[in-house]
Amino acid sequence: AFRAAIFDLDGVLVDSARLHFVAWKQIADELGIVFSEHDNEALKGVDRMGSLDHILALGGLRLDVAAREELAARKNGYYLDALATMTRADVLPGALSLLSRARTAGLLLGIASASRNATMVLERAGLSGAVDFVADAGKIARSKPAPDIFLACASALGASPVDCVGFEDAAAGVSAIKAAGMVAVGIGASDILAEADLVFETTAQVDLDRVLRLSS
Ligand code: B16
Ligand code: MG
Repeated sequence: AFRAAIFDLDGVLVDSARLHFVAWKQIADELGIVFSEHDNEALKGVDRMGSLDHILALGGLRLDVAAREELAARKNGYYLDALATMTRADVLPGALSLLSRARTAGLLLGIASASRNATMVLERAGLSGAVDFVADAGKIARSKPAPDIFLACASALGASPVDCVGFEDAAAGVSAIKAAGMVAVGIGASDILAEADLVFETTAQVDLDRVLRLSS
């Protein structure tokens, strides 16, 4: 049986993509770069600097490290302002019940989010008490699709990777779970998340019994 379930945050448990979009849109406007909600799709699961580089590339802008760091910090300021408006209503449908069913099934619960603000997002969403461990993205050297953050979570929970199941909405996240040697559950479109062992369209549709049967 599985010992632990490790969850991505944005797109799996909480709808924070909307707030990231508003903050990046403000930066793009300030730079005179056209940036749409459609463009924002490519940033899901991508870390902060990687997201900025993507937007700069859209505008054909080349900036040095210091200028990029200033923009990333400015975006985070806007994001933190927006985060103040987040409430339990931003928890994705089915997320709370998935966490409580997993806990009832005896699993330890971890969070492996690329967001350096994960702890605050969980607090705003009222989910802090629902999980056992939150990985600190700021202490992880290689971001997804590298397995590092999922491995750090498993190790903190005292679970061997083969005894873990990971949940992700981003293709790079599913790759990270598989690279960690874990069972991967994708949340979203099965063509995009083809590497996952099992895919559900939404968090609300996750059939935990089917997931638990994938344990080796
Ligand atoms: P921050 P996840 C990711 O969260 C978001 O999907 C992505 O859009 C964001 O850029 C990234 O976190 C970093 O966030 O700027 O707060 O460190 O899907 O990995 O939970
Ligand atoms: Mg995600």
